[in-house]
Amino acid sequence: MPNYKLLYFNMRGRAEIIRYIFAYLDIKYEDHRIEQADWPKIKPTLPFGKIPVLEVEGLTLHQSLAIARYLTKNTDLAGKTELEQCQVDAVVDTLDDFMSLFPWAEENHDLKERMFNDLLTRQAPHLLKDLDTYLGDKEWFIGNYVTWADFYWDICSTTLLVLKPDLLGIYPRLASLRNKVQAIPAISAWILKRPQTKL
Ligand code: VC3
Repeated sequence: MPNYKLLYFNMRGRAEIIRYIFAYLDIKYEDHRIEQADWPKIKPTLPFGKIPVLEVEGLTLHQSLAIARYLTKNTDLAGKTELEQCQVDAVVDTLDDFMSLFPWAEENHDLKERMFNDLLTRQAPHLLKDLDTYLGDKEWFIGNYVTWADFYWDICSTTLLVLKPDLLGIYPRLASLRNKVQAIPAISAWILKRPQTKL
């Protein structure tokens, strides 16, 4: 097994999907978390000035979803057939598109609050309605087995629930999918063990 070093802030954020996959696949890695104060020094050393990156075999891999796809390749987490793999990627991209609308680093706090409020109260309900319809009465988003799309739903919804605790009030099936992901022994162990951070 290669030596893996993950570099990110001390947050779940965009690195948590990689940490879930490592946990589920029982792969050892270094979960290196940098201080905000050290970021300006590190940023210029990175290929695209962004984190997370995964250092492996002398390479610095970037883009969390590309890294997740690399780590899940040839495992059922990626989807068992090419068609299911496409559906997994599409649910992941749908969730990521929405999470990427948030102005996480906005310095104008008034503007930031207004944009977050709009996304959470006006835009989120459309996404949730579509996700609930897509899930239907199935056990998992795709196929009848867990994929990293289910992991990403747990991760994204955890952050959305921090920002809006009543988010899933009328969506018990989406809430129940979160519980199923969190009940997977390797994921449950990681959630207990991980540093507790707001985001
Ligand atoms: N943050 N998750 C994100 N998925 C933060 C984007 O700064 O707390 C995300 C796509 C940033 C949290 C990005 C989540």
